[in-house]
Amino acid sequence: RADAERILSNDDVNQKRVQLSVPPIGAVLVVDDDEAARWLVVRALARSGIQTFEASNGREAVEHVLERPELIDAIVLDVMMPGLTGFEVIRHIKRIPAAANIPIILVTASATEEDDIVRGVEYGAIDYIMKPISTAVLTAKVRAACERSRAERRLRYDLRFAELHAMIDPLTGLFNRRHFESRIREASAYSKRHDQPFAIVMMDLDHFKSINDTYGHETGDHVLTQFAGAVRSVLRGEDVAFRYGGEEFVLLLRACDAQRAADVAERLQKKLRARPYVFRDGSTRTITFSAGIAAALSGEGYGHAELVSRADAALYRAKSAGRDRIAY
Ligand code: GH3
Ligand code: MG
Ligand code: MG
Ligand code: MG
Repeated sequence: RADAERILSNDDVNQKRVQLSVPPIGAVLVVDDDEAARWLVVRALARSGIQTFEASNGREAVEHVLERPELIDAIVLDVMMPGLTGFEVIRHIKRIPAAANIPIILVTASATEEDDIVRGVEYGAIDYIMKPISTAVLTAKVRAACERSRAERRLRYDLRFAELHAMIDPLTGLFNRRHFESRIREASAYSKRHDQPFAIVMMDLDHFKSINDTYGHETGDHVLTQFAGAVRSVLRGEDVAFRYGGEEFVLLLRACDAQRAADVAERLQKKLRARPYVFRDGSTRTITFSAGIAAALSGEGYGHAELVSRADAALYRAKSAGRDRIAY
């Protein structure tokens, strides 16, 4: 052990140098009741640029995984341990949703016990290493497991990112119409179940075409983003705004009746009046909109399509009545 420590202290120096320039290629939990065996694994992994955590029994291992599942890329797990065996540890880990996909490499004590390997694989281990451990085989397998783990994590991240992108309008940063369709379904079901009203406000900018015609499409775009900012500023936490179409927007207001929905729309009108849009030629214009409101009463469970068409009809009435107004 003293020799091992002398060697290790040299390695540590090298290791530190490596770690300064290169981030670890993975983080691995090493579980073994035998300190010397754990030591060997930890040292071999550290040498190949892998960060390690240690647990000396099954309980510790499970606790470690429970605390920080997202920090572990792979687990090297001794089968034969007092207390929880390696198999039991696998069973526990597989029940932790955030950890169920962490690749587990079993360390089996004897080459003869095929049963152990079979059982371990059945429990969900992806690979195994036999004692006495070959450090070359160990590091090769652990590196592969870490790579796989990280690739999976990247993929999950990319998917979530893509999902988010699919619901956001790139110009205004508001949710898009597609997301509105799914949120209004949810709101409709929720309002029915919890006996709570909700309302939608359909808004269409007035004479927007003339802005495009006078100042160009880019300025039109900028007016839309400014409008979206004003919309955001008048919403409560549980209210959501969507860009429904070109210059049409819709608000989804939880726990809200038609009267309070009109209050929100009026707040937006005031905001726009207080801050007219300044064009690049110095002229200003108050951006106005027409709005149609439709509310689903408590427990009524309005069909979402019906609600949208009622709001649309109200919006049409607001337009025909002269624009810059709110209709029910
Ligand atoms: P109304 O008061 O009747 O609503 O008049 P309007 O001019 O706003 O209505 P109309 O529907 O005739 O025109 C809407 C215009 O909005 C037409 C279209 O060119 C413009 N538009 C739609 N989407 C965008 C966009 O993303 N950017 C810009 N700059 N213009 C857009
Ligand atoms: Mg053991
Ligand atoms: Mg329009
Ligand atoms: Mg319009």
